[in-house]
Amino acid sequence: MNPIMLETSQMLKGHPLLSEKENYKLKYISALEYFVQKYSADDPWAMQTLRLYIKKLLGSENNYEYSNFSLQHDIKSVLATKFRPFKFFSYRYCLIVDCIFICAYGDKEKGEQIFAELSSIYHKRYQKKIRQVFDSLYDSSISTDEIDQIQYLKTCWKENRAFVESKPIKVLVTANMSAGKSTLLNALIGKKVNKTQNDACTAKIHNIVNKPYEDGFCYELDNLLVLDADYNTLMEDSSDNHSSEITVGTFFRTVGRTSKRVWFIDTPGVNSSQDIEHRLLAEKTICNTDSDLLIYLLNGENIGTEDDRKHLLFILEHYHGNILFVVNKLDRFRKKEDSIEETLNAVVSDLTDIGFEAPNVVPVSSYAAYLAKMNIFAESLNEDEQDEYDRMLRKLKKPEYQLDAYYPDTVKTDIRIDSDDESHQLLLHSGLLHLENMIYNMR
Ligand SMILES: Nc1nc2c(ncn2[C@@H]2O[C@H](COP(=O)(O)OP(=O)(O)O)[C@@H](O)[C@H]2O)c(=O)[nH]1
Ligand SMILES: [Mg+2]
Repeated sequence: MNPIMLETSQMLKGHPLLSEKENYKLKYISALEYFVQKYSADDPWAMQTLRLYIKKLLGSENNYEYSNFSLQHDIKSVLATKFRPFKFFSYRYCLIVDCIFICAYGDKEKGEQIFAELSSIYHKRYQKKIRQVFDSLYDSSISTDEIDQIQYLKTCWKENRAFVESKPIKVLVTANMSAGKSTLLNALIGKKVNKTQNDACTAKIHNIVNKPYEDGFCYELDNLLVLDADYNTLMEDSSDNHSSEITVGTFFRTVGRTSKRVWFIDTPGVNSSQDIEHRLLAEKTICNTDSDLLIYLLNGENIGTEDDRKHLLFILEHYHGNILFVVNKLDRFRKKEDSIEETLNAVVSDLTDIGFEAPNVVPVSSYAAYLAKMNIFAESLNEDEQDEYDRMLRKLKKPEYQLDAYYPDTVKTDIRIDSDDESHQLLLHSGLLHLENMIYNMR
């Protein structure tokens, strides 16, 4: 499988076939399956994407059964011109776009084989145009604007191509257990993709990669490829995965910014008492990474531990790129006893003593950010979460807890929140928007 597929959004949300009659959809999908079986039967992306098409276009997989599709006999009705009020309509160009998307995305050689077989069925008068459509799939300078039926698909196509043509921003995240790493990642992604409060997980690197636009599907490659992973699939690691990696591809829900190609590389907590394997894997990843940024997450409730000191010394010795130190859980501060500003200054001076030169230290409340995003994106909160949300709202209204204020002025410049709504304000004061700004502006 081509790994960029995990960063590629599906084209099903506005697919022109959605409004077609069941009978026609069945034939169209059979035509797709003919090509998948012939050219991509060993490619999990193709097989699973075909299943998504079936589910999304037909409502359920039960309504469909593939039986020997004959290209010569059965394709005619798929390619036929249909009569619509005031116009003629056909899906003949959709079919080539879908076939290439599923079977030969980014692989022109294979695409040419599919094209040769498919186009041989088309009437002479469509030959020139189908070639133009095909070429446009591999060469973005070729326009197909005049072909109405594929406009939606081509818009998706262009967004997908442009996305993976940009260089990814790779962000490695490391922390000791319970610093809130999973919560922070869920907040950044705007979805619950990581288990929180969980120490018995397998020693795995979780790569979480963005997609150009929301297609409603969460991909997970964990031994098997699943393209519509539900909550339970995401939370359970497969025991059949003998590699040290799991990759999740999903659209990151952010507020007020355009999507960018970002990879989060989530390493296991380093001080797991159960399992030294976690630390070794995290350390190995830190030594070998070519990331653009390393986020070291510190637990603001528990700063200056020996575990942190050890891990910091390891990083000082073995990692030589950009580091951002993020102090989490600052919503937990008690005003009488601590000051956020003094704490942040103390962290800077501790890190300097350890040997980091002019360390960048910023605050966040990952949990407040997560709850705010859940609210903004209309996800329901359970009772405990609702209580926490209310508590966070009250707390982060107070000026000294408004964590965005502690960020450098250069980061603040282009942050805009168009809404006075309370969850938008909570998100702002959680510091997450500023943190996102630092990450997304790496490139
Ligand atoms: N109050 C508060 N609790 C947090 C915050 N971030 C994480 N937590 C809690 O800290 C615990 C550990 O978080 P988790 O994300 O699982 O930590 P990890 O072990 O680093 O992945 C969970 O109970 C979280 O709800 C935060 O910013 N504020
Ligand atoms: Mg975790």
